[in-house]
Amino acid sequence: MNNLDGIVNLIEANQSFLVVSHESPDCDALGSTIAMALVLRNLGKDVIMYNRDGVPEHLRFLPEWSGVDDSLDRVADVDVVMLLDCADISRPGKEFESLISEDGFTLAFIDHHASNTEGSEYCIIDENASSTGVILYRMIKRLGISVSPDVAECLFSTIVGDTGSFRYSNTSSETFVIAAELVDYGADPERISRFIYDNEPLRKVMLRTLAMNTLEVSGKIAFLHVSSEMFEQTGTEKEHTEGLVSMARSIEGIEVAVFLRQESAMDWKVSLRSKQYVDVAQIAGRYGGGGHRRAAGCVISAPLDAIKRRLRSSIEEAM
Ligand SMILES: [Mn+2]
Repeated sequence: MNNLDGIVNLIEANQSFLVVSHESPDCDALGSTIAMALVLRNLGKDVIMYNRDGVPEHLRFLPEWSGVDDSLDRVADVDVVMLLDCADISRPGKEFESLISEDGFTLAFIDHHASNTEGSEYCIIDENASSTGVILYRMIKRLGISVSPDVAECLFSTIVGDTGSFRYSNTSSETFVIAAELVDYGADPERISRFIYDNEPLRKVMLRTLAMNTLEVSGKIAFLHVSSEMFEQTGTEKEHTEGLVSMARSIEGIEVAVFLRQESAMDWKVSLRSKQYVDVAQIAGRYGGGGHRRAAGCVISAPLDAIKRRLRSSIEEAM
């Protein structure tokens, strides 16, 4: 469903907005959230930005990041709720889900997940968009407003994040065209890359060392995990596991990388990445998760070895 004009009309006709994205936010989630909020404020609207997990340390280079709330306490009367980079209403977390179940909020979705099947009248879902930020950029153009340097910085970051710096299969000529325009509007690629790639806390690097010691290669599949104990040992949190799954995928001959992060005694958050041909969204879907063809995730409750065995057979079947 693609209703750019519908969303533009919705924005023009309403005054107060809640802008949210998925938990464990990445560059696209928060870059989109902040860019959307800045655009709406520029149009004279009242906006609350929300993310259940707040802004992780490594994303605190985004303009206006400190304006993102990690609670919904300030939300009273909101006309429109905008869900960005979310395939469904559960992605922003339980607190959000219970809030919107109470009231008759108008929901709008802007997203690029193929698994998004939201039937809301106000949806722009384009699985070919490199990032949700790219769709926002098209929306800003349709609104006919100018792109501020802060908005450009946020949107450029969404592209760098979701395409792995223009390396993944979701990189198209449009990606480069929009990126170039964003640089003209004031985005600074060197600054953004420095914060994304050359700014790692030492404890994150120590966690990576422990995680790399868990590497298991089985044919074209690579497994890595981080246990609760490793988090304790290094004083790290789940945000510090970002990038680990890509390291597993980067190994020569690997088609699918699996990263498992312990959430509680039995719950493991599974991140799946494929290199060329395996549709990992479909595999994640079998376990109640979802995502993109080359990047997807799910949560599985079982002992670690059992999860690995099950995933290995699901992936081999998909190959
Ligand atoms: Mn995204």
